[in-house]
Amino acid sequence: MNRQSDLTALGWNAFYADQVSPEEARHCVPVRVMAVHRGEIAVAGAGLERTVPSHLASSRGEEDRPAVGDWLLIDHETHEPQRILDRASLFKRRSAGAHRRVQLIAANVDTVFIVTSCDEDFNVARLERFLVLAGEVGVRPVVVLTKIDLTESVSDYRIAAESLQDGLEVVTVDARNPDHVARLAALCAKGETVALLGSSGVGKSTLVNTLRGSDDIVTQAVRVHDGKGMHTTTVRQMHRLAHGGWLLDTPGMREFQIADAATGLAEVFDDIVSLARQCQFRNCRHGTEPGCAINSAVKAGRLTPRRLERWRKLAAEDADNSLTRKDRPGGYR
Ligand SMILES: Nc1nc2c(ncn2[C@@H]2O[C@H](COP(=O)(O)OP(=O)(O)OP(=O)(O)O)[C@@H](O)[C@H]2O)c(=O)[nH]1
Ligand SMILES: [Mg+2]
Ligand SMILES: [Zn+2]
Repeated sequence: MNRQSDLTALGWNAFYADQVSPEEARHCVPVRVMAVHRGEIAVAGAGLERTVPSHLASSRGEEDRPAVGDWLLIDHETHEPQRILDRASLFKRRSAGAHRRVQLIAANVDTVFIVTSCDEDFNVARLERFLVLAGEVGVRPVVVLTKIDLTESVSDYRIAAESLQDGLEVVTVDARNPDHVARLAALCAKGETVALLGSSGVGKSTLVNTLRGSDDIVTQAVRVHDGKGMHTTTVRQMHRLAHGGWLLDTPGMREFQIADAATGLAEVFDDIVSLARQCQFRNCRHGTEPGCAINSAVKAGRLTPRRLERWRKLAAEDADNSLTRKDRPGGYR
């Protein structure tokens, strides 16, 4: 078996290879985390598939725990995990509750399918929130509109989605239809990792099943009276696609708070952020200040008050969450 091509199929590339010292190369082998269970992780490497303990030989902080998609070095004899290689990208969030521990959702994702359905789930503010997150994490976003078989106004949904960001890729599908879903396979090439993001019941698991050509992931019939699914997906796992891509359908990918997302906000709201730089006062709050470029743009009809309001909300949430974090001793990043 060709070991290098094995690793390449798993997503291995120069970004990870360059991190391995000659010393490590003698004692360790790289493996990718396929699934995380309690105390144990399933890993795959060159000619290797097994479970190993999830604790590391040495741990250096809150984010130094294996997440689905991570690349680890494990001892080639004892299979003891040694260290996590630097991540190309990381989805994480703070848990609710007093300790607000960081939950690691998925690592080393290339593309995110932002999934929403052509019905009451479709919500511009939520899409923008996911786009900000994708920009911040540094992954390519693709908006996937599902349940096109249940609406007569697919093009309205498509136009609304496409207007959110220049060049944004939008794909419309009946998630149960293999011919439709084939359009997505091209966006998840060999060795690439795609994560699915979206509310419960929009069809994430259905997409995975159709892409894989099987229905072995549990999907839930939508409750008729309120159209909401019942939070069906509960394991964190990578799914291999026939043509070689990887799909991550994880329970943590439904709702995200925005935190430390200045870059992501600036990408999705580039018009507003560049206007703000032209305000007369540097600390302008875009209220009643004189010389406010944002207010001028609203008055001139170049910026809608609704879009401004959505930006204000996300920016305020970002400021709130980023402040709490800075106050934390030993906070991350
Ligand atoms: N008509 C139609 N039904 C769909 C489509 N996509 C998904 N469904 C149905 O919607 C329901 C929910 O789909 P799931 O794939 O379980 O949703 P999910 O996003 O994985 O939900 P969670 O795991 O709870 O986050 C299932 O009954 C699917 O059959 C679609 O494009 N058209
Ligand atoms: Mg699901
Ligand atoms: Zn201003």
